[in-house]
Amino acid sequence: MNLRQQLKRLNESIEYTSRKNSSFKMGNKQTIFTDEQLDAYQDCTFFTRKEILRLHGRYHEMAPNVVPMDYTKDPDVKLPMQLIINMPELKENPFKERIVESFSEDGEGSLSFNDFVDMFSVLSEMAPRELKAIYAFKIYDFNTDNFICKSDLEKTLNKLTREELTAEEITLVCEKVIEEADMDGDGKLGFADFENMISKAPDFLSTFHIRI
Ligand SMILES: [Ca+2]
Ligand SMILES: [Ca+2]
Repeated sequence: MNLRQQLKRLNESIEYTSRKNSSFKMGNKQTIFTDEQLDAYQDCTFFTRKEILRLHGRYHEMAPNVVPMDYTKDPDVKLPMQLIINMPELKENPFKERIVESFSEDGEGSLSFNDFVDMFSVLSEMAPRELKAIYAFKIYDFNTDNFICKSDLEKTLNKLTREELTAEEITLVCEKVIEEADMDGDGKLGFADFENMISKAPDFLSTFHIRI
């Protein structure tokens, strides 16, 4: 099951009130999305139709000459990472580049509107912890080998503590964290170990709540 399917399944298991908004009418005459598109976004994200329209507005305002108002024909538009990481919601986040990279379907950091919506959906307060953990693991796995090893953890801690700890302190903390969380004893953290770690240290998920 890929992440998008997982997201959909988790979403289906959550009772949400946005159904009530299904008769929502757009305030202006400009058609941005079809009803079917809005339904699909509502089903696959943690956003209501109204929030999707607002997100489109935010995406559009970053590059008004590139992003059309009319999305009914699903235009092939991507915005570069540099624009996205300068949004006030992300600007101060120490993992902003890694977050954007992780949601970039082309892997180069550019985000289509769909990538953009997926990203803020996972970061939203509505997204379950389990889903955030999947992405947090991906984001902390700097060398993308599906494990969090000591060097990944050192980079993560440096960013989380905004480089306030000395190199020795970081090394000590990393060793301790791995020692405590590494349940299968292979010296690095697989996803199950990682879940074990964040259950003891919720700070590891703190940079993954963003309200837009
Ligand atoms: Ca790794
Ligand atoms: Ca392990």
